Amino acid sequence: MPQAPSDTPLHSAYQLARERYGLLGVDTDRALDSLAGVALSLHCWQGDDVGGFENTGAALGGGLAATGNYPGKARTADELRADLDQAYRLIPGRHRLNLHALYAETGGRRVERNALRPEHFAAWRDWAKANGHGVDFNPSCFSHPLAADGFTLASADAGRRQFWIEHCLASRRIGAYFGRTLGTPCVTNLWIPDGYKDTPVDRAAPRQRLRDALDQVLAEKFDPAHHLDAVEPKLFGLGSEAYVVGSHEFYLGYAQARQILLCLDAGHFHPTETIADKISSVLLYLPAILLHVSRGVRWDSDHVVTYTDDLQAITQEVVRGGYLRRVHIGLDYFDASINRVAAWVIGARNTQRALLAALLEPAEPLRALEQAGDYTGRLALQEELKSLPFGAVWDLFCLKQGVPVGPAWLGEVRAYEKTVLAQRA
Ligand code: RNT
Ligand code: ZN
Repeated sequence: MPQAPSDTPLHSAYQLARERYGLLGVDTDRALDSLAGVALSLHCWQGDDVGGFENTGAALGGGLAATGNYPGKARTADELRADLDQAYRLIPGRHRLNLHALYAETGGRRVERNALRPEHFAAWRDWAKANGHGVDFNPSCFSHPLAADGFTLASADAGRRQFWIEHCLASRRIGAYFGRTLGTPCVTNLWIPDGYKDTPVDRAAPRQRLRDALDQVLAEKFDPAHHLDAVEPKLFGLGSEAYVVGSHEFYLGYAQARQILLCLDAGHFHPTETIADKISSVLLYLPAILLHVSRGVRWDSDHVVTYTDDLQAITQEVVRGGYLRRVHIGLDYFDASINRVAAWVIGARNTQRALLAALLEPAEPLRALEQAGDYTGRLALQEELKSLPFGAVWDLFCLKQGVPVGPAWLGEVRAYEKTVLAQRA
């Protein structure tokens, strides 16, 4: 990339911001270095509305819903990779890919999910290797005839349960392959839709079955340098409004007992409940966690991540606690009503913006006020911080990382839409 001159208005604005933050003891250069070290895991499924490439004609299942019909969605793995390349070009820093088992490339042959193997992901691996992306992975326990009754690992049918156990185990092996061959641990995250639309009589038996199935899935051990396991709870889903087997308490207990990662999805709790407050608690008992940064609107609607108070509260907790190394940050939303590449870019840039805001907090003065019991001063400073020249620091980050500053990225997405997406009629 061409060397940017260092005397532009953006640089002058940054210098002023740097001095202003300096007065509060905040080192903006250091914040930029820290931010550059944070890799987000970009979710492949935003690119094609959680469709995948099995071509079975199965509708999106498991209570997941991608609404909208914006033209140009990726139809093949090559198209999806091209769209991802375009998104990564507009997101500052180097980032990971979060891949679902649905996105296997089987060369047109039907391969059952319990028979998936690393070779079906070799093209993804080669692409990730060539572009410096770490990869995270997910078994796909939905959009499948054997999940059509709403149950997978917790199914009362032993045959179905076995099928999904095998799929999850196959997925962990694929995750370990990514981690081993890319030299950065893969987080394989397990989410299942299992639950009831209406009030169950027996809430216990499905949970016992799930616990036992998970133990079988996890029986094979992998080097944590290559592979980490996460489990993702949910309060309710479309079609599982009354009862979800894998609830928060279920997986919190399970993750703690087995010392694996818990995945906190911002859309998976009561509408006013935020995951920000959970981070410092669960990290007392777990080695690490995974975040699914999302935005619920009234229900777990998986809207594109915007720069909300909720998002800021999450990144503040991660930064204030010094948890950046123990918190794996993934995005999880799917919006089919807007340009899908733009959706990735908006959510990722917002998450980074919120991380930067947290990294620019004057931690010492804020803590000192709190420890002194000066809650007036704490509130006053917290509010004053909101109008500090944060944007100038963000702009310089984009400039230094060689990505468009401000809304200029949108022009590139529009050009890509015209030359590439619009041709996919
Ligand atoms: C579903 C979970 C899960 C999925 C993806 C596709 O409610 O949030 O993470 O969104 O695995
Ligand atoms: Zn999720």
